Amino acid sequence: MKIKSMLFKYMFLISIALTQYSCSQEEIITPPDNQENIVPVVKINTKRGNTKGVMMQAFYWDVPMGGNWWGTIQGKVSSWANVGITALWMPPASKGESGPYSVGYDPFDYFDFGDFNQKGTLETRYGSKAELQSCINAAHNAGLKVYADIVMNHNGGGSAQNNPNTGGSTNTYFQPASGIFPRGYNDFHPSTYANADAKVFASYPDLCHKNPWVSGGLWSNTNSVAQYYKNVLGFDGWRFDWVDGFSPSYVKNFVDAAPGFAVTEYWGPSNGTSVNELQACINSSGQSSFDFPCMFGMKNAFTNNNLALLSTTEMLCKSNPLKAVTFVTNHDINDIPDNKKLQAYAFIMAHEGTPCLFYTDYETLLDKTKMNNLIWINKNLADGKTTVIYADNDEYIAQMDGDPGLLIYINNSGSTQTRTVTTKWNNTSLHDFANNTASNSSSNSSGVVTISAPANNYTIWSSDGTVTPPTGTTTKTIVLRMLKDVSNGNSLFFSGDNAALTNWGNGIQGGWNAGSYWTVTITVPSTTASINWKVRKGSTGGSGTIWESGSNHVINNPVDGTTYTDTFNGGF
Ligand SMILES: [Ca+2]
Ligand SMILES: [Ca+2]
Ligand SMILES: [Ca+2]
Repeated sequence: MKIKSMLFKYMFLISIALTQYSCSQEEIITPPDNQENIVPVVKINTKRGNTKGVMMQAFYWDVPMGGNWWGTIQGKVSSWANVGITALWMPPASKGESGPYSVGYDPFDYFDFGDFNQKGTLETRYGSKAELQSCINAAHNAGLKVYADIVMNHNGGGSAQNNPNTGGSTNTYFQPASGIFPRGYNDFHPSTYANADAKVFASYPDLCHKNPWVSGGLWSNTNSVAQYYKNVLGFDGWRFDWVDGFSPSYVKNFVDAAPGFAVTEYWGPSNGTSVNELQACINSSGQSSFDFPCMFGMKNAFTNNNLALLSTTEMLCKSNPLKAVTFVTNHDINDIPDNKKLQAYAFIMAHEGTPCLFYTDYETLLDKTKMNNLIWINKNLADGKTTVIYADNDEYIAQMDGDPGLLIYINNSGSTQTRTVTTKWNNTSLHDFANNTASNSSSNSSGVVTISAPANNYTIWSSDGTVTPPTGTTTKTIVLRMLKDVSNGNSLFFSGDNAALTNWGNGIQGGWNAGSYWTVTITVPSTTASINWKVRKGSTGGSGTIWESGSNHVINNPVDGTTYTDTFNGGF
């Protein structure tokens, strides 16, 4: 987290609280130009060493309150897996000091996932423990890994107590309702184990990891955060919040105790601009880091119209690609202008590193067809080491030399740009797999080819014929619709026998239309032969609690793009 933005956001939340609340040349190749065409692609070539899939940051700062977010994510996991997303970074899942408002970065009870009534709420902002568990299970069933966000620099929400270490009163008395990992003054700095560590986050009590009670509660005990989140809840890996606040060696200890992919948020003294500082953190933690230098490099390149900076800026994805998690936007930083974000995503998806998509960019802001195309390109073309071929103020051309590799051309000007460049492909027809130019370009016997990119756009070229083309359909999207008045303050929730309908869980809150028609749009695998569903009534912003009576509504062989209306059976 970033201090300024975090403080501002907490203040904002508090103010809200106070005022209210690949094959032959003939068979070839188009990457998906819409979501329906996407299938898992079987690559002819398997030599791929430098990417680890595509992550999704499955939240943003102010996701809707009310305990529905786990259900919202669960409704999307199968469609995300189908387009090639491989892992989810979930928000901090336990109860925070600010209760129903908490985004989770003020942890009070590490073992209350919305199943203990404290801090003014039962459910967390994201939902209940059962909903979290259902979401994780659905993600696993879809083939996704799920990473937990671990905040272990500080805590929030302790009661006042006399603190012999300070001679005064400190808010360091933590008696969590879960009963697990209670804490007191000596668990925080200054402690008899250590006076201080690297940094304190604002005025939050700062955990002393040298105290064995703290390291035990966080990772080394059998009922520690690390063990419970991995072995009971089923998290597969970790995102560590604000590692600037303590020794990154504690991240190593945590991951050694509960192994899995891990990435650290580490800014370093130069505030995210020094690759050397991030590398020092990686040397200590042994884990990946978010590539802040890459993000800031893209920001400077696009906002200053100086794409040469993409070539000259040091980035973790260039110096240590296997430990770089690249990103464009996250819940703290939104510095790259919206109209440059697709070019920025093209950059990270066509370079080394593990790209992390931001929920809002993918789901609402950007052209999802283009984003899905870039995910396809990352999975099927991006491989090898990048060499920059040409860069100036408004153009950037680079080649990845792997298998099959690619040639990316970013154009930041207001007109089409064309360049003749030397590539690794001799006498080859090159195709723009980004679908931003229609015609192929052929290289000569020396690899020389003339390529272009449209105004404020990008093209991503590779040899026609190297990749099995995607065929067929993998998902279908349908609408369920029902007429039912459920009275003010209540909503109709749709539940059913697939992940998009919460697997007979509390259901997905429908959208209301005039005349009391409720609808929900769901995406299911194309192989789905039937859908059984019912509705539940529940309070708006909450979850479905009362079941509709009678037999299930059944849709056999659901057809993509169809709205299915059924009649309420009764029951509430
Ligand atoms: Ca809920
Ligand atoms: Ca600290
Ligand atoms: Ca130029």
